[in-house]
Amino acid sequence: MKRPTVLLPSLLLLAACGQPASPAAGGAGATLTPQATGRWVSGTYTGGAGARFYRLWVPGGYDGTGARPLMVMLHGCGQDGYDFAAGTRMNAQADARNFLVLYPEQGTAYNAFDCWNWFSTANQRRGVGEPALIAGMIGWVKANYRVDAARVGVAGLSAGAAMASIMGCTYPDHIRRVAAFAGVMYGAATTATGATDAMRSGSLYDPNGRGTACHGEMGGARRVVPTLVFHGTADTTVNPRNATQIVAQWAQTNDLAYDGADDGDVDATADASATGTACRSYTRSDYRNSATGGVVMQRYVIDGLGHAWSGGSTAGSYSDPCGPDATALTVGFFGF
Ligand SMILES: [Ca+2]
Ligand SMILES: [Ca+2]
Repeated sequence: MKRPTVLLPSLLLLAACGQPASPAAGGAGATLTPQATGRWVSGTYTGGAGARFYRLWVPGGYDGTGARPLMVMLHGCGQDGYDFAAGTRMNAQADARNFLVLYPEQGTAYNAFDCWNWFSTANQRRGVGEPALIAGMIGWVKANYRVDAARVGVAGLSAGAAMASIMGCTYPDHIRRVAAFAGVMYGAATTATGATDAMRSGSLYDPNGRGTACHGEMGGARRVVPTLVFHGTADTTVNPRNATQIVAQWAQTNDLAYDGADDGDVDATADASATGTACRSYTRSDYRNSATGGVVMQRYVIDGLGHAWSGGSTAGSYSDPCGPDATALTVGFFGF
């Protein structure tokens, strides 16, 4: 069945596509995580920038005695938190490693296709719009659960990946790691038409300029934000060229954020590459800070993967079981 694009819709086929058979976790026949030990907490968060529904996965091992990492998962168009959890199996990782998972939900009241409105300049700045709302939601979790503030990361798919980079640029004080799957760089578009163009051909904006703009948006909260990038070579919804732009944008941002100087200690030339096979063949590239040696960006190019989460579950939409396990790799990259 043809599904709408996750980044920005071109079709109207979103109704109930890929919904799990049962949203209940841990119950008989639950499709999310058969061995789930955690529980869902859900509700509506309301802050200065508006209100959105959220779902929070509290792992079975959480008892409030120690601060735990927080994974923020931003779904693509036509998805919701349950669907995204099912397709990524992130909650199973959360139960195994004892971290919280927050799934902010967009909702059709704010975008007819449930897409985060990443292509609007009103949502590319700190303190306003959807970034402020998501940041407020993270703050709510921090206020109500014991969260290790140094281990908060945001991962997104497609439109959620676009928003993940925006969160890294606008709230690096909250967000310490970014993972972008089948997405676009910060500020890849400033209009809906531009979004379609970026998806089809790559952004017309210069990634270096966008990297500088991202760093500017960080303001006094500036810091290096390690970023993981995934893209399939057979993604016909979001041109894989966008992944190259994401790496280049974050290279420039992190070059500036590291020492304030645009001197190339972080750049978009891979320092090491390796190939492997995990159902699909892939190439992994590491981008290191030449001053510290630390990996600042890591990129996976996955052969033959379409517009989907790699190594996921068909219990959710836009997920391909074949390919390296993007969920486990994200958890590892984030250090959870
Ligand atoms: Ca530098
Ligand atoms: Ca530079």
